[in-house]
Amino acid sequence: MALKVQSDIRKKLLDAFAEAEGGFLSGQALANLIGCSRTAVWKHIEGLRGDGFVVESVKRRGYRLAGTPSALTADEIRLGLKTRFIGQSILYRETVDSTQKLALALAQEKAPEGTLIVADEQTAGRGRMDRKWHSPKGTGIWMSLLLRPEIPPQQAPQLTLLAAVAVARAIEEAAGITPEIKWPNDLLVNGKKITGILTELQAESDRIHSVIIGIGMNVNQKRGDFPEDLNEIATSILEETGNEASRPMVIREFCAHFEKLYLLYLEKGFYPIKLLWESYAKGIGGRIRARTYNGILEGRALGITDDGVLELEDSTGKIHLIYSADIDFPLS
Ligand code: BT5
Repeated sequence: MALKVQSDIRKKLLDAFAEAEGGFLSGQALANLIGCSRTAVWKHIEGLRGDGFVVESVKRRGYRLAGTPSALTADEIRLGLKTRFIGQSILYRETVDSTQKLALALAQEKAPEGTLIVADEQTAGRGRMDRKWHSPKGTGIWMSLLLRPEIPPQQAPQLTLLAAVAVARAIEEAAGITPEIKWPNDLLVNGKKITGILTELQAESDRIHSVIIGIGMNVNQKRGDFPEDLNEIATSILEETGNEASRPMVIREFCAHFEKLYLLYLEKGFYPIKLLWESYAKGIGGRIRARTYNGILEGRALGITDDGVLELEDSTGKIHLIYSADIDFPLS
């Protein structure tokens, strides 16, 4: 409990500094805002300094946040996060096998909806069908978001598409580039993968217990940082823009966009999300190859249905509904 109060004060302090946008706040103003003594404010500021935050103090003017730690930490992600529940509870680990695994354990311990698990490095990051996800230290965003939507389990794949739109918007906002979405779970820039999404569901036949959305986003990797087999197919924000992006900032952008879209989805259903998704979609209208569990299909991608299922028309004019696949395009 004491720990919880402490972290609440820290959160309020960081929120106040974010609001002040680098300006000074007096010790008394902070004390009033937070509802504690000036000595307590001072103690918490010392705590922030100990964790790498640069807090200037100037007589008669007060405190000013002049720098944040370069490492990715839960506090830095929270700095200025303006959501109601997405990312309001954050678990950060420097290294973890997979954030999906940790998220599942937390889901079983009744962690609240919106809990975000973030790691600086994953030693066993995974993609779909147990493929490996390259998640080196210090450069990317490896995170899992826990949701508990009251929707039928068969609609859960729509959340992958929703998350893809939120990632696209976060990258636009943070880096000024617009990724394209490749159904169902890839985001591409200049044809190379910048983000992959893995949605895992814990459900009974008619009820969802939890959905865990795993997001792997390449942010500050340089070309040579990728292993050889990914060199030609993967990219990062740094590679595409020439500039590093702040990972906490990208995460906050993602949380804000995700929350807006998710609330819209819960209220109005998938249709408005579908329209947004289509504005980023790549490969629709063209010829594609879909590698599914049941074999390979080729034809024209007609689009997605109102449920988020891909429609493919083969050469005989037959329309196939595709629920899960790896897609190749353009085809020669
Ligand atoms: C995905 O699978 O794209 C989903 C990736 C989800 C990763 C996140 S990280 C946080 C959370 N915790 C986890 O353990 N996982 C999630 P899929 O569509 O199956 O694509 C996997 C393929 O992408 C691999 O076989 C590689 O070809 C390629 N790949 C691996 N690492 C990559 C990277 N860092 N960037 C781009 N492509 C990569």
